[in-house]
Amino acid sequence: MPVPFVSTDHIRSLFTEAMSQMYRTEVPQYGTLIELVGQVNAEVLARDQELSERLRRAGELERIDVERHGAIRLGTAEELFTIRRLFAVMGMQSVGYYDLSVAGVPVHSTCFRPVDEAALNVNPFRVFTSLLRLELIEDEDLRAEVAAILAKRRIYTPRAIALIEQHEKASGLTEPEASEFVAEALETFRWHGEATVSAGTYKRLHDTHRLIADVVSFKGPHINHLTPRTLDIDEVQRRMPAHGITPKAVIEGPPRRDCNILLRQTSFKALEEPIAFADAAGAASGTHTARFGEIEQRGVALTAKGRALYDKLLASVRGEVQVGASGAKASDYDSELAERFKALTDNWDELRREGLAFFRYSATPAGIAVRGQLPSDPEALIARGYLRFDPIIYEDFLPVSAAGIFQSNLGTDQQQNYATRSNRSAFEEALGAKVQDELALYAERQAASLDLAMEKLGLCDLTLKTVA
Ligand code: OOG
Ligand code: NI
Repeated sequence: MPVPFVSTDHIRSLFTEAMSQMYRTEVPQYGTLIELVGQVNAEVLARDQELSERLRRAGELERIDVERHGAIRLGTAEELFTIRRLFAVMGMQSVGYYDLSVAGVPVHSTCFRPVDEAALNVNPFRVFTSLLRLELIEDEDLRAEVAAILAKRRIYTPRAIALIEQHEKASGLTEPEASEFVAEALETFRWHGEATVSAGTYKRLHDTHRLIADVVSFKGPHINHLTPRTLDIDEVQRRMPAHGITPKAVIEGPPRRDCNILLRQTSFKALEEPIAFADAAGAASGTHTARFGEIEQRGVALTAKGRALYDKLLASVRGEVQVGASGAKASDYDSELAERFKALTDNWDELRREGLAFFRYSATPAGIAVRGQLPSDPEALIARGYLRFDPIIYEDFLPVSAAGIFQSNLGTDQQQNYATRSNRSAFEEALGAKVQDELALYAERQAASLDLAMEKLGLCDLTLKTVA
């Protein structure tokens, strides 16, 4: 008899729930944020029937309440290699390469997430995963010391490793193995108040870069935030202070629009938490700031053409207005952003026809009813209401925004520029796999949706001229 394996989607859902529970007890403000986001989302859905209907059609309505992304920072190539195998147990793969060194953060990163539409709709849990770039530490002695400290730690439990191997060997886990796996994997992401280094070493790491102290001083890569998805980020940002939460000065990403694009994010500052150092004399203590909260609002995925326009407009705003560390010029920034983004159409059909964004096509009941007697031109099908298009949600991250999130939690006084830049091949070598191209994934989903819709309308072998 075949062994009854549970699905990777199920394991991912168990894990997300366990992480959320853990983070709620570790960082109480996270619980407050989840409640606030839930409240605002319910209000938006009640008032915006069109949005609510669109989310329902796309299968997204169910995922909103469970949707989270988190982030971890790893120290070594081996840690990254194993995290890829750990996330694979939950159906998550590495998508996208982000070079943060350009923003003065000595890491490069990827996102682990599910890739196919059905899996995304069950639970799109993503983890922004960064790897420290040791070669960016200039002081040779310190670099050697960091390497030695990291070489000694084991961030995965032996049982977690055994279950990962079991999953690889058998191509699945049974229900009891899955629950055990979730409990064991959780250990890797847990916060440890006891540093593995002395107060003196911590200070030297911290003085070099706060991020280096965070990656190197602890037993494992504690999850540093878990982010719920909101349907109205401006409203949640506005209400945060009344709930005792202070958000950063500006929302990262595109401005507020009717047709939301890509990703908008805002975070609240990292908490100052007590830690104990591993001094021989004992009893040395201090504080560490690493863990924070964030919210996000997601919009349509842009094509290469749309993304190039987004990058250009954003760069022009940032070249014009620099927001100070204390939030000075935040409102100038917001109005400049809104003004310049008028150059990117705020109309779904124009975004589609100009090949700026990705859409999911579907045959309408009216179209299916007259199957076989339809015009062959897809634009005519759309005009007559036989073919529908809905935005494909952006499931990934934005490097400029991610740098802003990092910096708001590391202290803006620490900006540094590194001479060495992007090193994707070194990242992939450490990972033990290629990172997938996010644009190719969206393009595939769009094309597959169109094929299926055409088949349902009895029209095969047609493609939309305007599809990018
Ligand atoms: C990750 C920061 C980036 C996002 O949502 O863009 C990020 C980190 O601080 O480790 O989470
Ligand atoms: Ni984040």
